[in-house]
Amino acid sequence: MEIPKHDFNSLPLTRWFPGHMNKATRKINEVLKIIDLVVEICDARIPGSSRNPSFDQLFERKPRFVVFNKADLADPSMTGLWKAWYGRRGIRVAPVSAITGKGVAALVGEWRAAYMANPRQADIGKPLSHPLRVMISGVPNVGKSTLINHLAAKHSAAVGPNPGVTRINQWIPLKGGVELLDTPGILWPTLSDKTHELRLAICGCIRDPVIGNELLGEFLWYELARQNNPVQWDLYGLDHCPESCGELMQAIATRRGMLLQGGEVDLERSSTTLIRDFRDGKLGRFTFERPDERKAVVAEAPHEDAASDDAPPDES
Ligand SMILES: Nc1nc2c(ncn2[C@@H]2O[C@H](COP(=O)(O)OP(=O)(O)OP(=O)(O)O)[C@@H](O)[C@H]2O)c(=O)[nH]1
Ligand SMILES: [Mg+2]
Repeated sequence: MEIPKHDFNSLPLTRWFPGHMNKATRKINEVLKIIDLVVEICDARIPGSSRNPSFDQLFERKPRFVVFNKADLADPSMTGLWKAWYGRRGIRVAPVSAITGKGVAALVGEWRAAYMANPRQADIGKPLSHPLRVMISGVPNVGKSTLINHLAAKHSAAVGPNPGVTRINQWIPLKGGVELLDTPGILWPTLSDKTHELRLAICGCIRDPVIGNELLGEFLWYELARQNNPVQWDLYGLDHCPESCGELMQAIATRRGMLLQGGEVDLERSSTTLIRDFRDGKLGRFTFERPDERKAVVAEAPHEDAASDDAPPDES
């Protein structure tokens, strides 16, 4: 079934950039001189849209490492494509799940290796004589604090399902000579297009009320309907992909008792249900962006030193 093209980009951008993010950026800048390695946490479902393009300038003098968190919710074959794509550009990427713990144990070793491959002048050729200071950065709600808690094996940093939980920088020591700096999630003042903004919102990086659940629900239906991977539509009693958002909302409302008086669909509640089920992974594992679409969604990568391949990469 061919879903007719929807032009979400004709909708106005929201330009959500809370004031605390400016302050957070200043605080990050102040502490940067003592940081050995910057780790950028992204959401594996949107590996392009969840990279903050302003980080390229902010961290231009630092060794960097990218983590794709929430890999438990992403399509594993797409995660492989993205990892290979970044790898060809000299950027080390580790897919992990801070919730299940998959991939997390190897991280500290990989971070050490990334630093030793690009140490500060005084450390060249020597074993590290000071704790490795690692800044954990990224857009809001990608799981920075959850990952830190997993690595520290205790609840040291506040976490929560909405963006904007961490408001100040916080140092958390790990065993074995590593110190992690938890930082507030930061966005950038001007997002490139509405699709980009909606993808960030659907993955929880922008607060739901900023966009509105009905629009988010419609966007999510559209993104899921275009997926090659099977979607668990049977959760709502459907044996096929709904051809319109209206058909999907009708099915959710009927199944979950969300019809208003007169049989009308309670769009707000059925949209909220769809969004929550998606975020809980009940509809399946999805990645909304391919590396070959990257021009639309990815800021130019740091340390760009490899081939310029415009063809979709293979999954090696
Ligand atoms: N499924 C899944 N959920 C995760 C994972 N990591 C974090 N979460 C959830 O994502 C939400 C946000 O986690 P946080 O650790 O608070 O995210 P953050 O990046 O520190 O957010 P801010 O401090 O607001 O910038 C929480 O509900 C976590 O339970 C993961 O790997 N998989
Ligand atoms: Mg946090």
